[in-house]
Amino acid sequence: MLPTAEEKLQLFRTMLRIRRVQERIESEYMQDEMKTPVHLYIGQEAIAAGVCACLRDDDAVNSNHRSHGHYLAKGGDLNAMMAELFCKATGCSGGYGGSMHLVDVAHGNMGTSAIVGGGIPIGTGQGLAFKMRGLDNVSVVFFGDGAADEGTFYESLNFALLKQLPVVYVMENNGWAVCSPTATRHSGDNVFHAGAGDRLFTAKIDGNEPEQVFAAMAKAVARARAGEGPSFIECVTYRILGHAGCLQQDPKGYRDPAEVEAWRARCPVCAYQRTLLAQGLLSEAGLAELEAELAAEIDTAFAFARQSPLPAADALLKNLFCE
Ligand SMILES: Cc1ncc(C[n+]2csc(CCOP(=O)(O)OP(=O)(O)O)c2C)c(N)n1
Repeated sequence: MLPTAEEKLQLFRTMLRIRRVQERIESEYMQDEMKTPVHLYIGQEAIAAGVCACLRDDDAVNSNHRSHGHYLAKGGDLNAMMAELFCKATGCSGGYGGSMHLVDVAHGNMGTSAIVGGGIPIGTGQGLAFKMRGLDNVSVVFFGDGAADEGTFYESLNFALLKQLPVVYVMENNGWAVCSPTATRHSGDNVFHAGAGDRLFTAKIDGNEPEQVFAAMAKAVARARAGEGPSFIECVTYRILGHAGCLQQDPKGYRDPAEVEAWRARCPVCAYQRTLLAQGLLSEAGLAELEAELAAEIDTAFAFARQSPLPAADALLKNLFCE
């Protein structure tokens, strides 16, 4: 299924918004006001945008440490996200979590896990809950190629297949897990085992192409809503910046600069911008307006985060469970 003209513009808007937010975080990170590690999503925007464009507010997303794009694409509030990165009481997790714990249940951002592979069984359980309640909601799990090395991935897929759960597993294969390239960790070029291929809808797509992501996701979501079981979508992409923190903090030498440059040249945001301009769906004036609107929104969110109070000292013991 291809996106309509309106959906294409929305895809682009979501991608550009994620990119501009990431860039601002990157440029301000060295000021050390954001007391949280950050895992930036630059280069992977088409995946969050394409996937979440096919979801409703009451569908669930479980995500990982690289979650800013997922949270924003699923409707998360930017002010609350930035306040969370500044660890303020107005943050989406009350300032307790930081960048790796973005939660916004009203829009289906059910949580993120810094435990690699940790969100996969949680999202699978969410799918089980939807099915047991007789709902047509879908549970989506975003994870990286590194998480696909974990046993939780195979256990969850097996269980989801067994119970025919409405779960879509979205693997963002960005080629690297910290400093280890995929080729040194995976025995084949597709992590998914052919054995379950006949029972699972699988797609291996170009994760830098938002319309490919949208099309694969639309199919997977339709299957899940119709009770036809889980799907696995492998989105091939690239992490342009370092694993964590800002560019200056990325250790040198583990990646070939030519590899990074080749992927920079395939920037999904720039490419989609060119496509929409060429198709006449976007005008230079419309683009300038959008850029101005996003810059103002981001200024507001950073100001909100800076001006917000830190959590009160007595909040330290709130939410603690002890018997
Ligand atoms: C269970 C566990 N093992 C190791 C780590 C340390 N760690 C944090 S992120 C990461 C790599 C994750 O790679 P991937 O899932 O491909 O996601 P990416 O960072 O590439 O987006 C590792 C090994 C962790 N947080 N949890």
